[in-house]
Amino acid sequence: MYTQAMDTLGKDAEDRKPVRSAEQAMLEARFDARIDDGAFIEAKDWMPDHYRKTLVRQISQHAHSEIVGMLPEGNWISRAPTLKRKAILLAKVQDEGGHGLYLYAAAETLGTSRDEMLYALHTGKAKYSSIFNYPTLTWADVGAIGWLVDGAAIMNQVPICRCSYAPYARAMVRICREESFHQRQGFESLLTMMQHGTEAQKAMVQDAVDRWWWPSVMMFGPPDDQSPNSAQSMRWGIKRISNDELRQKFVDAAVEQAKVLGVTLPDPDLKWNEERQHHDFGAIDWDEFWNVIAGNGPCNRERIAARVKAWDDGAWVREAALAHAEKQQQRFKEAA
Ligand code: BYC
Repeated sequence: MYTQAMDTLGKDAEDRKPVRSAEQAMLEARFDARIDDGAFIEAKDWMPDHYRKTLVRQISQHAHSEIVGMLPEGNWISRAPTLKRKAILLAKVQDEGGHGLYLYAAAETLGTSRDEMLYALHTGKAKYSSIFNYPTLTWADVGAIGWLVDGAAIMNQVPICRCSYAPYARAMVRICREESFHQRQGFESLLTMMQHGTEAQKAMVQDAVDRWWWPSVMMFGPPDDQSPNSAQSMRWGIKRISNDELRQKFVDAAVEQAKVLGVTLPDPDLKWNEERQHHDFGAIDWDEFWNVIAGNGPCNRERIAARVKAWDDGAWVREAALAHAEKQQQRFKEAA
């Protein structure tokens, strides 16, 4: 059901004139040489179809993750404990919506419309990050998302600022600046509870960390030897650092931060390995991961239903904007 749409280019791709094979080989060789030189590819440049499709797949999945990611935290806006926390959370959730817009715009430069991408999301053809299929049960979950989920996201996203496709790389520069703030606000919110909170609040933080830790570790995707897209994406400079390497960097950073917070991470096998100069960690439950991305996580159905409802409820806004644009165009024509 959740097979990722590699065909979201749809009609456009069919309409594109096939290139003769000798010419194609030359174009591909030139493209590969540019990638090897570390050049950035712009929307107007020639690119292999598979490169284009891979980017549409990844960028649209990323965009969907941002707007679906607004839902778990949005759940707490009306119940934030203070005006200050409410203002911060409102701004954060709004930022995620903005990230979605930058990313949909970047994907549109590859010839796929936003409507097509959203259709793929609403019909379950497109994936979005596994992490947003878990529920936010307490206020501490909001802080844990900021600390762990945004923390994992930054680890993954900073290398994408050097992605070979320039419109994606440019979008990521802005996104990463905002994500760094998100991570800090989550950490600070948890630190406040751990340092000044009641015993019940401290226990609430630990419970949130216990529930969000493993899903955050899974966010980086399957192990490198089971990641079907990694080799080609690394070759093309779409991905710069592998899933497992990024996961390791995240674990190493989080262990130190957990010490400052005064929480434990729910992994008895987590320990420093002097030889590797990294932390070893326990086995990841990959069955849970594949089950969640197959559509069977705790909140998958609820998340998609909320997005479809938002789309339906917003129909009048889209219609009004189109009618306004048509009216303006008509007036412009008459004046000319
Ligand atoms: N969840 O071959 P692989 C945020 C899929 S939002 C679901 O390694 P790839 C935030 C993968 O798509 C941040 N699916 O794939 C927002 C592939 O399936 P398809 C979101 C996953 O693409 C609001 C299959 O598994 N960040 O920060 O080379 C509030 C095999 O994987 C996941 C991004 O989207 C997953 N976790 O690498 C707070 C970053 N992992 O498509 C915060 C951009 C893997 O072949 N994306 N799959 O059917 C990427 O960097 C890469 O796409 C991934 C996966 C590392 C995620």
